[in-house]
Amino acid sequence: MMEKPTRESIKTQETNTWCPGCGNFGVLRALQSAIVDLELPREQVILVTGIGCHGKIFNYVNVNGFHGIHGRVLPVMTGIKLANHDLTVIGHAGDGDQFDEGLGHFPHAARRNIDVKLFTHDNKVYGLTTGQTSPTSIQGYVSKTTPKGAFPPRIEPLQLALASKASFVARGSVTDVNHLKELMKAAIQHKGFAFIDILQVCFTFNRVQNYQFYRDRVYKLEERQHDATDYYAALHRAEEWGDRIPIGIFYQEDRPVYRSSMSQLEKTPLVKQSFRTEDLTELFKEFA
Ligand SMILES: Cc1ncc(C[n+]2csc(CCOP(=O)(O)OP(=O)(O)O)c2C)c(N)n1
Ligand code: SF4
Ligand SMILES: [Mg+2]
Repeated sequence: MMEKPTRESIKTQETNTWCPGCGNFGVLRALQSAIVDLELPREQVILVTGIGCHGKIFNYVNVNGFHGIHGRVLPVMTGIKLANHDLTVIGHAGDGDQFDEGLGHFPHAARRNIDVKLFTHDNKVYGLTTGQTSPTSIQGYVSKTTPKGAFPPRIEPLQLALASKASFVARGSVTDVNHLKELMKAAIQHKGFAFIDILQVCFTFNRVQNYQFYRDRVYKLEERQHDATDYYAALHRAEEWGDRIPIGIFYQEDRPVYRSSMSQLEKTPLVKQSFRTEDLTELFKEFA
């Protein structure tokens, strides 16, 4: 009999090594509360993380998981979900992790509608390696790797997700942890690929996108009559970055998940199916 998680059982005893004031604390609180609110049995939740400060969240949530390698959150999540689609598979990636090293995996997981939940800690720097410019850093951003300012325009994760036909696209902010928790709950309950780009403050290295920066700019889409079923309205909102920055669900669509295209996965998860061994000698002779 699987037990409901509680505020206590969802925590681990690991010593937290994030810098004091790091936005990752808010992401952690939102995730733990979302799992508790949804009463997801801890055994059924698989947490996959990349490499970076974000990846340490793996140590602080008492569920099953896989702390992977840099940029490979999505392939690991895809494999787990296809092997056992009864599990809730949640991935936490960094902006560098997902949109530099792991970029190529993103559009394919999204367009295939793999039923996994991807939450990026978008602090707009490489945090763990001490603050270098990342693909989501604002143009002109000064760091050790771009002392004269980042030359190219940044990647906007929401635009990328929408262009890749992700079926759930949202943005949250660590300046509103309760709102972020509700977004996570909606993403987890969504059937299909769900993506939340989280505005996560790197308190130590990002001196530009700090708490005040977001507090001054962030507004909620749900308070502006945004229609999350309207793809072009979502694209339009995803363009908005400046004095005002929208958070909330930009787009949500009900679409068959990838697994439904595989007849062998229709009823039972792969791990629960019996497998037979066959003598392939005759088959191999055809290629001799
Ligand atoms: C293939 C590979 N390249 C580079 C590194 C070194 N590395 C470790 S963490 C990191 C930066 C992580 O930045 P981000 O993904 O934004 O995560 P954050 O620390 O900001 O949470 C890098 C470049 C690595 N571990 N593996
Ligand atoms: S370096 Fe930045 S992202 Fe990493 S723990 Fe410190 S404040 Fe957080
Ligand atoms: Mg980062």
